Amino acid sequence: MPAYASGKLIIVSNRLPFILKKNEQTLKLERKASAGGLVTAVAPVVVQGNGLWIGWAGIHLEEGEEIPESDPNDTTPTAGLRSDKVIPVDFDPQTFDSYYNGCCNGTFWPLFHSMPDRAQFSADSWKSYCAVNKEFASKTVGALENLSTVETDAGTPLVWLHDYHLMLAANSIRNVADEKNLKFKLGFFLHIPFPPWDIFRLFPWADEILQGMLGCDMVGFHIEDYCLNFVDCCQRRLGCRVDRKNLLVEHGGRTVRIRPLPIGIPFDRFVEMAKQAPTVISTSLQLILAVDRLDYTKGLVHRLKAFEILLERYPQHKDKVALMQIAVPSRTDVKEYQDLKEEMDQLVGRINGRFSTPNWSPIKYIYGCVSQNDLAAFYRDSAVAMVTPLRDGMNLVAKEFVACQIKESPGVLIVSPFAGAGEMMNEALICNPYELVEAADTLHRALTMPEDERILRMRCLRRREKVHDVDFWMRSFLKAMGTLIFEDGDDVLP
Ligand code: ADQ
Repeated sequence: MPAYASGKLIIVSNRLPFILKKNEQTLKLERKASAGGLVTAVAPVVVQGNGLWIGWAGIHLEEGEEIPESDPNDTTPTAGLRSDKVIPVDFDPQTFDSYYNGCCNGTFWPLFHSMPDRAQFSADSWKSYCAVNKEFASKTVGALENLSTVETDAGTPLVWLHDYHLMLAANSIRNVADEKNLKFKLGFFLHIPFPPWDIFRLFPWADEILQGMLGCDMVGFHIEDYCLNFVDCCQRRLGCRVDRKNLLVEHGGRTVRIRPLPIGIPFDRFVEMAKQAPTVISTSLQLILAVDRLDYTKGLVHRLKAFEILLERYPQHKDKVALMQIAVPSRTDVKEYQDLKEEMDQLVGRINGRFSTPNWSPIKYIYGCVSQNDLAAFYRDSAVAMVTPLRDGMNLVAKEFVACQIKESPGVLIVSPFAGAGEMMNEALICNPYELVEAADTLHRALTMPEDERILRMRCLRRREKVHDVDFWMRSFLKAMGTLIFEDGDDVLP
């Protein structure tokens, strides 16, 4: 596991790596672990390196309430994160709602996924976004000031900002920290796509966003296309001098490095889970698996329609195939997400009503979370994974599926070219989710693919994901920041 110099790594993300809930009986605050890939990757490094984590705790803290220690039985990656290493950022609920639901999810999410018709532009929510970013910046500067009083030769503090919630924070941190003569390095990683200039320019406060991100020493994206979009926007909007070949942007007398750093998954952990997980669904049907947050960017409606066309065009699959769609509830208080839920319910009902027989229904639909072990079993036991978002920064589901394909006769991955994963998982079947007939034909090809071709494709896919796992990503980020890394055994890498 890579580690950063002791006590000098500060992670800043919208949410802390756990959320706080009040125990209804004791009325005491308790931590509830988050299990996402980011937490799994970053938390051990923070814990091992005695670093800090700044973020929102998921609850408004009352006067005098403090972050509790973790439960002694907690085995999640954040268990070792002591409460004095966690800095909660708290807001009044109205400001937070306007920042989070308004600006982050109502504006940046659709715009950055190139769906401008869904984006709302509001001066009020932008004001909240600015205020929240300032508060995050101020907490970060406070943490840097504290670190500067600690005598250590362990290197320069490294601040790592995450995602579209915090695109202004870097600039504020730099302005204040420079005045105070604090030494630090500042990096940013965007987990969603960065859109092309023609889309980005629609945002009325585009200058501020670019200037905000350029406050960093290094800005990371999943793939080179997003890097080039960002460089292009800096040149066209701010008039920066840029070097496209080396991905450099000059701004405010500094040179900012832009880097493609594709995220990976904890590959070995998924393999282990796939080996141990008991069967969840015993069926002789060929399963087509789809796993997503219920989000309009993930292409769920297009997928169901393509599956319907498969049953029309290739009736030989009736009675033999089922589409297993697992959809996690997401942003449920936003109207667009409620509408999507409604549309899915109707579509599943219509297609099942049209094709079901007494002994077979074509679609199995789970609206809810499933445990990691059950997920690993679904991934392992499916014949096809259909990962066809309309737009997606990377998409971890595609990677988790191939990790769990430990069978001698493996399944087939179908992936959209509009996901970061589609850029690099070249041995998958690439399928444009907007072309419904082509998508149905691709499904048919996957369901009937000869075993030797499946083995060859899956072997290549698995080899790449095993090497480029989430630890590799973490290490690549630290290297791109030009920071020292201590590997297991304390070898110092250049
Ligand atoms: P997300 O949009 O959340 O992430 P994704 O990368 O697919 O999308 O990650 C979803 C995660 O949730 C996966 O780890 C998956 O296992 C889990 N999950 C999905 N459905 C589930 C269910 N029903 N029950 C339990 N777990 C479920 C954002 C970007 C992505 C980018 C990641 C990481 O939008 O493009 O890949 O960040 O950078």
